[in-house]
Amino acid sequence: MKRFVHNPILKPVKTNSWENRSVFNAAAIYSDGLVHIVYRAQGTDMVSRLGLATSNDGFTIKERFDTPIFTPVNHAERDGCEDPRLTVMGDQCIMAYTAYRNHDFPVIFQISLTQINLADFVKRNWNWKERTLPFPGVRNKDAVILPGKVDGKYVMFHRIEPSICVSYSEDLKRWHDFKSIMEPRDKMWDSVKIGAAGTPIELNEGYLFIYHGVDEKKHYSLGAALLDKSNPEKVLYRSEKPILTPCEDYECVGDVPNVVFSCGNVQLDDQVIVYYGGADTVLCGASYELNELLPKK
Ligand code: BMA
Repeated sequence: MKRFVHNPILKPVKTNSWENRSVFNAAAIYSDGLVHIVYRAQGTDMVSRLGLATSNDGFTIKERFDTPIFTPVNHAERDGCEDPRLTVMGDQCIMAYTAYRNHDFPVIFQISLTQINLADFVKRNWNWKERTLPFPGVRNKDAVILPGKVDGKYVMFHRIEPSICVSYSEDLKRWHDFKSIMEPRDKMWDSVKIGAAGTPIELNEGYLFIYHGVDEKKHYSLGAALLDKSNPEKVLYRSEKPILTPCEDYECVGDVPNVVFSCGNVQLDDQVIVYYGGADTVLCGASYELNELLPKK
């Protein structure tokens, strides 16, 4: 694992009120020769909106937009659209995110889905389609759609505390066959709760699934798992040790200390680039050789 030498790659912009406090957890896709990085931003009002930055090589930011590309529009997300995860399937780009509302007790965070034509996304025509709530009112987060169907069905991973769950759908609206597939492990770096990081990457060996785990000290780390391609409920491998754990200042000091939290990764040749939030304040990156992440045969 190599952290980018120029971390953090995005910091809050003091002159933009929507992103002057923190910019962190980002989704990422590769399309039309560019890495598109959709990041969560918070400004003075503490509401999360999504911003966009791009990179040619995955490492260096080429362009960053001054206005958000996705903002709350309905009651369920009135206090923020958080932690986006993007999946390209055919000509569509599906986004899962956390809809947050803190005006009720208990506070409600739930998963929400929307999509956009990939061509519109690339042209910056922000024609996001209907926003749906797969499990209305259920406290749930860390949702991501698998980039391939299984038995003709969409597969979604999501997190009902403390475990990673799976659900299936024919139409991205009604979800069924919900079950837990990965649980926290006692006395380990992922002992308290776990959730998806970025969109799983399809390889010959299976789906590479990077996920986050929280330990007793509330430290957030990242680990890797390998899922069976024809039955992604089957975990073929799960790393004993984290692949990234907070230790740099920009990961240990900030809005929420000791956090590395990822919602996005891209594969560029034999490398996986993982974008992650440092201490819920800045956006960072780390790169891995694919064969370093896979179990040794
Ligand atoms: C999780 C999410 C993330 C955040 C992390 C650490 O529950 O809310 O957005 O980065 O906690 O605070």
